[in-house]
Amino acid sequence: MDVFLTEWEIEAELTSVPAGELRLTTTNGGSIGHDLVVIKTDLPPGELPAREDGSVDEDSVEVVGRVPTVVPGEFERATLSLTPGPYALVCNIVDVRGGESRSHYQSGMQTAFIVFTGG
Ligand SMILES: [Cu+2]
Repeated sequence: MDVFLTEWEIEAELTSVPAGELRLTTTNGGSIGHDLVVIKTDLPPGELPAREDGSVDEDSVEVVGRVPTVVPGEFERATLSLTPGPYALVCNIVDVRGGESRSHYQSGMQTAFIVFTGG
């Protein structure tokens, strides 16, 4: 499944996939680095537990896997084994510049994703 990452959006090719192995390819169409964290959760993707810096508290959610940070104009890949249920896809990078921090998650880089029971 292709996932397109930009400031400040995650655009997944599909909103649902069958359970099992999923090969993820993230392409960075933005101008700064982005990653992709796959979280199994019943919560809406915008309401995950957050840390003080605005990033998702990965210790308080079920992180199933991730695609490493991809630099602008490049792509990264990861293959995950997914069980049925609702998921959130988030970019969990926080940029710190000149004392100001910006959470990509809080800026909108999150989307819902469903894994359904395969045939
Ligand atoms: Cu990002």
